[in-house]
Amino acid sequence: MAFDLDMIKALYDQMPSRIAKARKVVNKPLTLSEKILYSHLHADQKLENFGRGKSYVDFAPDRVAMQDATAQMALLQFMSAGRPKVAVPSTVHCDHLIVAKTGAKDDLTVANTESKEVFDFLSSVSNKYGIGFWKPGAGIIHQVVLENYAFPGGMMIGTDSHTVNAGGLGMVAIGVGGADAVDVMSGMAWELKFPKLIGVKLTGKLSGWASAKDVILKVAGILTVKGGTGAIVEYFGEGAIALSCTGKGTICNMGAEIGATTSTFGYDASMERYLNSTGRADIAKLANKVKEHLTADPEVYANPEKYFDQVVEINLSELEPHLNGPFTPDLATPISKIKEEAAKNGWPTKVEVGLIGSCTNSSYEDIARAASLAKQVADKGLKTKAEFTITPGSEKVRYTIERDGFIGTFDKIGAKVFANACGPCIGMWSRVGAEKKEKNTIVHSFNRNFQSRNDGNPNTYAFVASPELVTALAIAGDLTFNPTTDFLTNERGEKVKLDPPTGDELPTKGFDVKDPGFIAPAKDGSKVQVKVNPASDRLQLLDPFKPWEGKDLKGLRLLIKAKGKCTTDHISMAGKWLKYRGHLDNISNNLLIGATNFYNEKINSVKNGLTGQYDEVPNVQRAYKAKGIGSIVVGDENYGEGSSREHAAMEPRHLGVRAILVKSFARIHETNLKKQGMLGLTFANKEDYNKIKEDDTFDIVGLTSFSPDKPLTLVIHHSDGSEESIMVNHTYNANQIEWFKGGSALNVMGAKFAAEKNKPAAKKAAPKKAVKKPAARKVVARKAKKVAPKKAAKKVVKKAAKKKVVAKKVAKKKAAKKAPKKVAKKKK
Ligand code: MIC
Ligand code: SF4
Repeated sequence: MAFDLDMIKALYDQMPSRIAKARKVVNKPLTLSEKILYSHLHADQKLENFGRGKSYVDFAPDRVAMQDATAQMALLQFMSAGRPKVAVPSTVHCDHLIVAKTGAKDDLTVANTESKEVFDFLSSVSNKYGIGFWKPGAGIIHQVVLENYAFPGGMMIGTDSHTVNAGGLGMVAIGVGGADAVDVMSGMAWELKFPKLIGVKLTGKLSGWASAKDVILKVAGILTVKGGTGAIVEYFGEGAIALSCTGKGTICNMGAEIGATTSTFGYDASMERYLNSTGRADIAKLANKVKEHLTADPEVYANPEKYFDQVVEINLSELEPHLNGPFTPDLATPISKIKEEAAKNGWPTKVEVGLIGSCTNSSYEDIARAASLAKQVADKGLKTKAEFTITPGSEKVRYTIERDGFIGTFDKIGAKVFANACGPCIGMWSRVGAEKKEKNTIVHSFNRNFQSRNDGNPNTYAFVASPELVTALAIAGDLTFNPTTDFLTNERGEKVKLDPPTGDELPTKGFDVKDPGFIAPAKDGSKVQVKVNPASDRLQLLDPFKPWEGKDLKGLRLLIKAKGKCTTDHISMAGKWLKYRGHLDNISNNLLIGATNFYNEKINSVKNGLTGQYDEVPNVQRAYKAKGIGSIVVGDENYGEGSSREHAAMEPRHLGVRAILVKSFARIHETNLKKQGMLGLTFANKEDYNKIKEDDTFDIVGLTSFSPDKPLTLVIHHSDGSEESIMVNHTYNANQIEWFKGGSALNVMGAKFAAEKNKPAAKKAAPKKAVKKPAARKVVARKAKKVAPKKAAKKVVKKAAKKKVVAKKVAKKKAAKKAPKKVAKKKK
């Protein structure tokens, strides 16, 4: 039986009337995306015709999913919020912390030992607060969500950018930072700028070598890595209906690579088949009853230009297999052009490793089609030239493909089957020889191929393709092999051609699994102890960030002016650093170590403005912090592209960076900065990026009257004594400005909960005392008690000082409101 069926039923019961009301207000036929958004408005949100790309709207998502690498920070924050239990169904999935080395069994044993402390922490927090726990080896979050929790017409958020995968089952599923998850798990509204809508009409039908992956590789080529920013991509048309549900998932998954808020498809027979096959016929039955509400109104798909902000059309019958890369997922090359592009660009053409699987492409269908090619190796007397690896998306898929003989087939071509986890996709790949940093090529069916991402080697050219094409290229060992036209020479010297891949969409014998790896939480978790060792280098309870000091920021240094692509992988690397995701101070030692310094074109080498010496980025920032000097980070377009990891926002905040000033932001990262009380600013005139010099110092002016839609001013003091002022924009609304003033969204939330909790007592007690127990500080106090005596003494003093600040901050609204007025008066 499906999880949370009552919740789904309650939503479906209300959907028709909610949609009818929305249609009346919007006054035109509705897209699927609008139907889902409007039927998930938070109870306190007034229904109106929201401006796409303009209005901030409060939503009430149905559920939350978190993966281990981001859940640590999310749950540390949730603990600080002081709620007894999560307000909506939530799950944790252990998938990012397993290093792929020798094979599933051994790798899992190693991970369970090395990361025991973190897994124990996550399982005990889950148990305490009513969160479903998927243990290491159970599978990758998005595949497990698709198999168990996603449902048509639902809305969810997840602390991973590829949460969008659930769009394959007709959801609006959105990747967020941990602080956003805390809002929803705490029962608060979740705010999102009402997205723009991009319609993608799919005509024709896939055949031969083309697959669902090629649809999104093509879309990425058209829209680029920032083309979907702030938009939901809604797929429709006969081509969409003909795709399998998991194929739809692949397309939605990689929508993260075009910056889209999410992607989705209308409910259809493929989804019904998938629900039935994954043991959720009960959901399919319910969905069938509200079918017309789980897709757009017919007028929309008949005349998409009238209802979407942008429409893209792709004819699947003409779609070629694509290879995207290297170093960016939107550099799309159709297979017929790869020879000439590789020669032109000097890409190494020998394929060293082919890797299939990941959350993006590890469905039964993907594996079956790839296996149909692997089978031809023996049948046609071939020998596989490259290494080959598989990371199944879930234990359910792994168990079933083993039962159906596919693992055996892959074994015969020398494949290594890694654990059901992220593995090489996120740099958790102990690749032999990577440390030599040799120029080489790999092909994979994952979604991201940023420099250094898979094996830590900046000279690995990673190309993204469908699992079928990856398998063919691994067999050929040649990036320029076009299986649709080219021949291979077999062991007997004969010329042979690979037959196009084939495979069942779903297992004819049904899915099976022995131990899916799920652990349900305790009914009453109040007695459960959460395990955090104060001496740990992996976990650290959080101290609240300091609130804004109430005045403009003066004398800031330049930490780095980053050149070109600066993704979250550049800001807060993964791979070996994943280890510290629960320890803010330790992980801060990777701050921006992947970014290129504009002035010397070097990675992790910036000038310390105090000494004139070049040093590693975290060292320089710690030197500024030690002297109480703030700094700014300057960046290029689409800064913070990629992951949802809020560490990329928390690290600079923790180390004393005051503002991130860029040409443009990726959506999740911009929100993460705001949530953590950081200033995220954009150049009003992008050319002003060129005005920033290495030895400049800066003032950010206008903060005392910080308000929505009102730009701030950056005063640049050049080292020759000259000075210039430039305008910098922001997208903060009134609520988000409060986060900045309060030090973080969490501080503001904690104060609110504390005030609520103390309301009845407030009459009796003096107001100051009434607000003296923000939940955030309870955790801090507990932590102080646990540390070694000497340290503890010091810490308690520190904390006491901090408490004063927090206490002041709790009355933040008054203070924050008064401060600007005072200054404003003075100015006059
Ligand atoms: C990724 O694919 O980059 C990750 C690793 O899954 C991230 C999450 C993280 O950094 O922990 C994501 O996509 O959000
Ligand atoms: Fe894991 Fe890779 Fe998927 Fe991210 S994209 S969730 S790292 S498999």
